[in-house]
Amino acid sequence: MQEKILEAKNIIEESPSLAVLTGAGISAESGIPTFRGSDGLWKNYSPQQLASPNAFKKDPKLVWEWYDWRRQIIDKATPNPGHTALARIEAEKEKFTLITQNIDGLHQKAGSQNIIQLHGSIWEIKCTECGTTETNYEVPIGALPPVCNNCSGIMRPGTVWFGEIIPMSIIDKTILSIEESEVMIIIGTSGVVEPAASMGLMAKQSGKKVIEINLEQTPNSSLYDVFIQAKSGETLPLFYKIDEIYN
Ligand code: BV8
Ligand code: ZN
Repeated sequence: MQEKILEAKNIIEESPSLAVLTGAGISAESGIPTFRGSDGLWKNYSPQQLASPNAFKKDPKLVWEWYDWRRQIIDKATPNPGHTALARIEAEKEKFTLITQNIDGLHQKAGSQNIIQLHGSIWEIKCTECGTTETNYEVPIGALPPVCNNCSGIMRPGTVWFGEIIPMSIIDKTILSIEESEVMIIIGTSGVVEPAASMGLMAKQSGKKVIEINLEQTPNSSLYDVFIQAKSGETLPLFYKIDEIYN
């Protein structure tokens, strides 16, 4: 393990431009359940029963109960050393893009700047009738489902569900940031949800070095340059320059 960490550290230190993709695993050490882990969010319901337009149409109250419950957990959560390490590494790099599948906002809280939220934000809600969107931090959110102040239509979580298109502008920005990077680091994602799951492979195919930090092997781990099977909160702090020594 030590030599892999050293290898990753050298690759990261030598590269002026990084693209990072994160998933639920990076927030696990902040107490937020992942989706597919043993204590995962999908334990009692399948994703399609909770995170899809049909699920919402069928039972908006059930979907909102799930999101309201997650908002209450996320509201209490704080960034862990993995989140803060990424913000520090960003400050050391000429070019740094943080692409996250997470909707919890912990990267923003940790001070990361250049963030692409592939799947939206749990703190955004939008009207299913008139499209009004607003940022809403109420926890609990009150009567479920919340209604639009503008037209009394039902509000939905501002996240991207299964079967929903991620706006092309976001996909284009994501692909450009990977193309403009020398190294891609993939952290805390099981690598099953598309289109995020293909990004590591895309980076490899365009000649980038790819480092993966995950608690378990994923479908593409063997294709990457370095796979570190460890907690991101314990590993990422090893990759920024400890400025106490440099001061
Ligand atoms: C789309 C809602 C166009 C938000 C979520 C091919 C191309 C395009 C689409 C598809 C395709 N094939 C299939 C599709 C459809 C679908 C899809 O991918 N299905 C899969 C399941 C097969 N994709 C879509 O519908 C996407 N839309 O591309 O539009 C289109 C549409 C239809 C058909 C064709 C094209 C939209 C995807 C967004 C779905 N929304 N959730 C929310 O409520 O959060 S998905 C959900 O999974 C979350 O958003 C989450 O971000 C995402 C990925 O999960 P992970 O983050 O990876 O979390 P997971 O628990 O799985 O893994 C955590 C990992 O961390 C584990 O490996 C664990 O070991 C590790 N870990 C744990 N602790 C730690 C750790 N690692 C390090 N340290 C630790 N401490
Ligand atoms: Zn409305």
